[in-house]
Amino acid sequence: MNFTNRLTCLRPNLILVATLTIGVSASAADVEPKPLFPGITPVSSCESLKELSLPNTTIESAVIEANNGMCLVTAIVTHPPAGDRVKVWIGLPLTNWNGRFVGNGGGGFLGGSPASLRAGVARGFAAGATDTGHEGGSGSFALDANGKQNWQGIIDNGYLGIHEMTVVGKALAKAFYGKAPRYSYFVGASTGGRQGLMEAQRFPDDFDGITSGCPAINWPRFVAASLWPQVVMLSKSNFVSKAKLDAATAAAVAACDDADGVKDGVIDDPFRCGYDPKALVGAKVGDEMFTEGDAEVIHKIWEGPRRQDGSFMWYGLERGADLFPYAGTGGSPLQGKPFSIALEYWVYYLAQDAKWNWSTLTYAGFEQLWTKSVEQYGAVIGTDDPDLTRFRDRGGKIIIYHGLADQLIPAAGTVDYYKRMQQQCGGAKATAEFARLFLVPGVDHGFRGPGATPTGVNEAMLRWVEEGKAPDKLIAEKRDGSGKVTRTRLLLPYP
Ligand SMILES: [Ca+2]
Repeated sequence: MNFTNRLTCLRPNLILVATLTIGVSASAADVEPKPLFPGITPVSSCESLKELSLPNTTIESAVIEANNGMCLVTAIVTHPPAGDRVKVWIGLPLTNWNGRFVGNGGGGFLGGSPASLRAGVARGFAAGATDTGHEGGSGSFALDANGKQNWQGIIDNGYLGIHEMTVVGKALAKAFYGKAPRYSYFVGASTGGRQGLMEAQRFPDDFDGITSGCPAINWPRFVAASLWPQVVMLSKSNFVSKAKLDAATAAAVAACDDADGVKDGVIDDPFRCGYDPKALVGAKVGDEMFTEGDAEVIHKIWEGPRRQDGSFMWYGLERGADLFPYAGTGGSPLQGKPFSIALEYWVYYLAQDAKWNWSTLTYAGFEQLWTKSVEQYGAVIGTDDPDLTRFRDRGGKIIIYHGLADQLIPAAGTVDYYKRMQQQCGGAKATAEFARLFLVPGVDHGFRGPGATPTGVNEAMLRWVEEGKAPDKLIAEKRDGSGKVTRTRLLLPYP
């Protein structure tokens, strides 16, 4: 499967969406899960599901999609008296249902998409997705038509929509096949990865296994923090060109590459790479000269946001990650071009003003609204509750995996969360009994890059849940342009 082609045609603000597809994509290690109810056939017609009665739920349609071999049910769930509309799509295989349900996550502000059902249905899963209460991938739903905060919409997107999808999906499967799914899985990356961990935190009975790629957890911290590179450049009146950002990344990789013993363009442990961009001062980058000011900007981006008194706010991007998505610039003279999701979060969630102009931001304003972000939205979309004991105690399993050159979500935030989980859940060994983290060197938010891409994650999850075989390793593969595997490496669970 060629991910590159799929990604290059997408706008940057859709990168988070695209990774979802990668997170759940088929791989060489894919095998058809064995049927849990061999020979089972539907006990009711697809059309008759329209009559199914569920609380606060209207089934809009139930139609056979012959091309995709599924009965596609579209339902609307609401939460009176709010008047919200959470749209849910459930795909039920017409034949060869394998007895399982799979929930699919979204990307960015997008809750999910009906297109994500097909891959699961083709492998025999009943599958679900939801728009989490708003259409499309913009964060504008956070304000209502009067410019006031749309709290129900924020809640639906933060945690409730995925739960509603799961309730509806399991009920429909039971009505269609006469049996409830024996196992349920959630797969997602980025926002999807966050949604999966939110389910484990808030609704521990929903899923047996959750695979969470580069999860967008710590959302109020890291999404607000992703405007930091622009604030730094703005405050210093020094917008740094893409060529200089790339030169600094390349220099960091060159400096730290062989610390792991293998010179392969990959920093295996970027947390130990302390390359100082001052080393580049005076170097020629194209027609430009790398300056002291450029080094200061890049140092601050790698360091991550700090309060004016110097104290820690959040993690910076790892050395080796592409700096341009967050430190984007364009025009002549260079102007800042903030990442779209970061900007929409600041506009609709923090400033709560559709006309807000980010270039008015100072260090003081950044600090103030970042703090507000954590206080106001931590409980609804923070997804950083480390107490997963309820999920663990009912037998749930989690695999988290995160690229160490992720240019959109610093992997350090995921490590931070996992360490807190270890403290809360009885230490490293006890935590590994139900939740494992795999860090993937040299790959970005789409698990691409000079490093190798993990494979077979979802299969590993099925073996863990259904056969009790915990994943002691994952296999990562590097492929060339023709799809041939040129390198494989083992990924071991953190630490
Ligand atoms: Ca290396």
